Amino acid sequence: MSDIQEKLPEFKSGFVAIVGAPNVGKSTLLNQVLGEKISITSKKPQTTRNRILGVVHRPASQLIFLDTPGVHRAKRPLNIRIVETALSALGNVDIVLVMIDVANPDPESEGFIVKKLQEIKRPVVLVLNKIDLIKKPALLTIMDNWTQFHPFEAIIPISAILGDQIEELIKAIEALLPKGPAFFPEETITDLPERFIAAEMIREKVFRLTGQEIPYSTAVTIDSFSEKKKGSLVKIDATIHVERSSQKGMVIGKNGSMLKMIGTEARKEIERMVGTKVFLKLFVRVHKNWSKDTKALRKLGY
Ligand SMILES: Nc1nc2c(ncn2[C@@H]2O[C@H](COP(=O)(O)OP(=O)(O)OP(=O)(O)O)[C@@H](O)[C@H]2O)c(=O)[nH]1
Ligand SMILES: [Mg+2]
Repeated sequence: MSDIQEKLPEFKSGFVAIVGAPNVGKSTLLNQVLGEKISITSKKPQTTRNRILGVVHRPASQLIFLDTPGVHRAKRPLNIRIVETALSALGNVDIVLVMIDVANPDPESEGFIVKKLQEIKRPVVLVLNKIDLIKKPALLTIMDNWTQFHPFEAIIPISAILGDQIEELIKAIEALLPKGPAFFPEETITDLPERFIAAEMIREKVFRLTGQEIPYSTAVTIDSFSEKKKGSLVKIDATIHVERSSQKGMVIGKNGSMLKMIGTEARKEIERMVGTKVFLKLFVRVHKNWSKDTKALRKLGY
């Protein structure tokens, strides 16, 4: 136990799941509370596919956030899998944050989530995100409507992207956390290996730079990731898996231009994370219909 905890018998800690429909800003919130980017984000829905853990260290508490994939009506095996991942996070947490996008209601997914909340019986905080996009009277109407759906412990309007009202949200969570010791050491902000985050950063660039169905047909694996040695660069080989050869062509682009752009953008982000120069080599491979094949899903990390 660290010094600070011995001095503070009131130390609190616990797990906090962030759930919501796709694209509401869950991953943006995680990065904002951490002050560091570990979870990828994009304008397109269904960006996050795994449970992303981030630890916030406060003087008298430790908040362990779980960012989750967006809950939606799923048909493809990949989507069924990622919705399961989101919902399974709910069972093992102390507090649930349900996030909605006030500028873009999604009644179907929201209705489904509210129904789930009644089953899991955990304290729930409603987080109304993207308040920068609407006017105050509209926000008040939304708040009013939501109070009837569930006995929320608190309702906090925020702007995850601007960082507005984040301290209020953290305080509301702290008030609900159980007493307990820190689960992670001070310097730890995630349990995810760097190679996983690197693969995610590459996938983010595919989400942001390619169109049509490409992002939804893409998975990224790291083939090799050289050890960090002082003064040397990190060498990474990664494969972008797509489902059809026509998609391979689009990811590579004219004279390799798309792949080059994906590589350059991803490399910059990975360099920021590892703190040294990175040499990133990307391969594109057709893995026929992987998103519909449960065995392939497991192999690709889902
Ligand atoms: N205007 C505005 N945009 C936001 C805010 N928070 C997030 N966004 C944007 O909303 C989009 C989706 O954000 P994400 O954080 O990827 O959303 P998500 O809920 O994690 O999405 P999935 O992983 O697909 O479920 C991105 O373009 C963000 O920049 C906000 O407070 N205001
Ligand atoms: Mg996300």
